[in-house]
Amino acid sequence: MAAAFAVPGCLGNMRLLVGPRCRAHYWGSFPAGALQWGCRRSSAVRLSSLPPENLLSVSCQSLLSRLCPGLTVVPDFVSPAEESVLFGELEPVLKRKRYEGGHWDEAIHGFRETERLQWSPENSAVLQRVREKAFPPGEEQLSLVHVLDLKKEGYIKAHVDSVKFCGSTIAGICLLSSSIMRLVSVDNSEERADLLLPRRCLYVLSGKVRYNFTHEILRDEESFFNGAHVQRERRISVICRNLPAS
Ligand SMILES: O=C(O)CCC(=O)C(=O)O
Repeated sequence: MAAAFAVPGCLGNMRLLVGPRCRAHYWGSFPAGALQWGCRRSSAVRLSSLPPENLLSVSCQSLLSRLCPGLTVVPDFVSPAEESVLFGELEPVLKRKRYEGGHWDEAIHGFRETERLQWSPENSAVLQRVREKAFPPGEEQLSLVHVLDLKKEGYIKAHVDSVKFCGSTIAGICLLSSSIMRLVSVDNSEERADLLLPRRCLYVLSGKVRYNFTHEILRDEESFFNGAHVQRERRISVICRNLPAS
């Protein structure tokens, strides 16, 4: 299994949209090594050639220490065979639903979702690995696993998950497609980080990253990492969360 890297990060199920996304906010350029927002499409990112620390691109270097240690990405957390078994269990359930245009709070577009309690033994083993990696032993977790299916055109707007329904950590496996998760400080929209989530990775957002940064999944047209287009396909995320502290 690939090694995890810990960096800066966010989370959850019930969503609180912090503010409307404004494309204009994302245009401009940043110092070398940082993100180039809104740049033109160039060659696709070759994910296999990227070391894990290259999965994060920040608008200012000081963000790195603020995001750490709340952000973890484990590339290749699930194997292609495991991805296929997860998909095999989820697809019949998802297929019965229609993609919806907007969520009740309009945070998500082009999605269908389900929550699942019972899993096949193989998939339960994968989820157990997620739980062991993301949560300290004994931490109270939501037993329902959230499954979110974004169609190719689908995307998730910037939001912070409701503290009423979700605890300090979100752990998600990304299936079928790579994507860009953007994290933006709730106090200063100039502080932004783009996280490249390779297909089959696990990401974990916890603590300050979950509370102090919005998170979003970019649509295909905006899905650039350091100037290279990261093609967004249909994407399924399988997300475990802990309970809010009572
Ligand atoms: O699909 C993902 O990985 C993130 C989902 C998300 O932002 C949410 O459910 O609040």
